[in-house]
Amino acid sequence: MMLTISMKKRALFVFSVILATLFELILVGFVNQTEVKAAATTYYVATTGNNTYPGTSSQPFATIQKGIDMAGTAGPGSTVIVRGGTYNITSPIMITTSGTSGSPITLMAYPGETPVISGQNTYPNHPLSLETMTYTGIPVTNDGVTYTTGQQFTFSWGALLSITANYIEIDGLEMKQSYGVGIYAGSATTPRYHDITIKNSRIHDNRNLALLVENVDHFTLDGNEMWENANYGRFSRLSSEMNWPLILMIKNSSNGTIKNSKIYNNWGEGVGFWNDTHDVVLEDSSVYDNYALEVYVDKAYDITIQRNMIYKTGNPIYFRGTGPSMGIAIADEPYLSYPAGHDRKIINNFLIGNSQNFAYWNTGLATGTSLNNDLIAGNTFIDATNTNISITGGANHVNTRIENNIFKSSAGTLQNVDQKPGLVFSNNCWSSAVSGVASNGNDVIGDPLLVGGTFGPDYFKLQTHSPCIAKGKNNVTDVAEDYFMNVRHNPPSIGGYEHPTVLVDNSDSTKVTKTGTWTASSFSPQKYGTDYLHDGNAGKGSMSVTFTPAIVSSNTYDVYMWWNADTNRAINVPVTVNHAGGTYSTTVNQQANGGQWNFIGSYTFHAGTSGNVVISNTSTSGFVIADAVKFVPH
Ligand SMILES: [Ca+2]
Repeated sequence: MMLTISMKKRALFVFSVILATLFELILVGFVNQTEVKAAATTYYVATTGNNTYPGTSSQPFATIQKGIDMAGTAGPGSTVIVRGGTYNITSPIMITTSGTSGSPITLMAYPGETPVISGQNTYPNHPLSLETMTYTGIPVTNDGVTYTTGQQFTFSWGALLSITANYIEIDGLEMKQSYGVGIYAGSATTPRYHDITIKNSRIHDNRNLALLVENVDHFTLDGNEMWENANYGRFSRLSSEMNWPLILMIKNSSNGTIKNSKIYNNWGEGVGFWNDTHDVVLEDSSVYDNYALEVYVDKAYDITIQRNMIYKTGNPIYFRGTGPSMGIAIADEPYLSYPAGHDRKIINNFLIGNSQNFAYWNTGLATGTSLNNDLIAGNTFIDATNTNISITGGANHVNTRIENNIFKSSAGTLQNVDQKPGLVFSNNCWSSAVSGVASNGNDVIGDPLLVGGTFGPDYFKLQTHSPCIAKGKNNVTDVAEDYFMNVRHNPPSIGGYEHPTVLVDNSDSTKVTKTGTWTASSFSPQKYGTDYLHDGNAGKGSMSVTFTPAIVSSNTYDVYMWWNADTNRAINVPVTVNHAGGTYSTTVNQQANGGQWNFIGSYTFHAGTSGNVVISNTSTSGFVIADAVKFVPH
């Protein structure tokens, strides 16, 4: 299947290269004019304007292109402010004049208003930019039109807005009903462009992809929303899968950030990092119900995907064939001579309901590709319909860590991982036991106990009694925070959410100090963690163990102690809580209530390590146990 898809993509790509070159030639006529630079100026555009006006607030221009041309003439720092209303265009709006560092050329919505740029489902349609696909399959009716085998779909590679300039900012536009692309930043040919920002824009109902960034360095895409794009593809999905574009496509570009964005209900691949794209981050965004795939990394490196929600709502309209599409996928497809990708970081994401929440595959078409220095950590992967994590094909992997993730499935397959070297799985939580490369002695097996409820980020939080709390591997240098940007504890919770409970086990030598000779034992089945300390029923009055939590935020905490009980234990073990308000002393009976969290009291602790809990053996008779202490914030 992937061979077929790859070849189709290649055809599209080559065509777009040719096309962009043609556009460059067309552009020459626009930019080859003598211009006298003036001081930076703000121009206004309104549907009630006139291009013979001066472009002031009271006498605005009528077309956005006029405003842009005048801003380009006025020079860096100039701004075009567009009033609300619909601007029907018949040819692309082109930004070809650069700003400078600190003085960009800005095209923005008038505050509180929404300018809508529409191609009316007809433009741009330059004959050189048109492409035709032929439908094959059973008759399909959509929007009142029935399509049968042989029906042709035509779409354009032209864009409503084309940016071939540096230091450009776009803010607050709505782009819809393009016959081709929504916004095209950069081009398929040299020179490269840089410093392009597109924010708060809504791109929807376009026939081709929503936003293409190509050969651009230093870009920011912030707060954009894209839906119902690539809609020529919606007819093809039911049978022949003849083609689809991406929705947000980053190609041959670097040093970019995509954030606070929403990409959903589209007829292609949600977000794609392609062809030597590097040092790009996708964060704090929602990507869901995209027909072909949600997030795809193909021959790209130093890519970070963090704090995103990537999921399916179950809406069958956007199913690919009979089910949902993949979530995050990595595959170096074999066409074009870009090197294989590496150093991809997938951290603190929440995924649910994709066919495969994470998938790496390689059909052997591109030899030598593999997972390579990649990190998949601190994610929560829930209920994939097919396979929760799938890693198949490719060469031997290299130095790739898959750790501190939750993999929970109530149906389908939990994991399908090739038994190859180079993958290190550790401290993952699996809803049922796994074997082979994927398993590790520090795994948690069982229900992670998510909060659940109404779907949203809070759905993925852990209940107070989750077995995933404090069971992760300490990887704070890679994953210092969680989805919500809470600071990670050491050891951290497994999954994308750091539970605020601070847990100190006797095994944590950085937080536990001993006075006297304590013995570690793993004998009791009621132990917490791998072992516990006991005093050997000796040295009475001279021995103690101090548990010191690293408190991240000052708060009131419920303090709990865990011990393992037996008839040879002491019944009056002294416990001292040193908290922000003073000292509390009590005793506990370790012949009872073993193997559970026992409440000691509620106290305030300041951030840092000023508080602690001390267990001593003063005036005791019988063994004293020091196993684990936890602090649960109110
Ligand atoms: Ca313990």
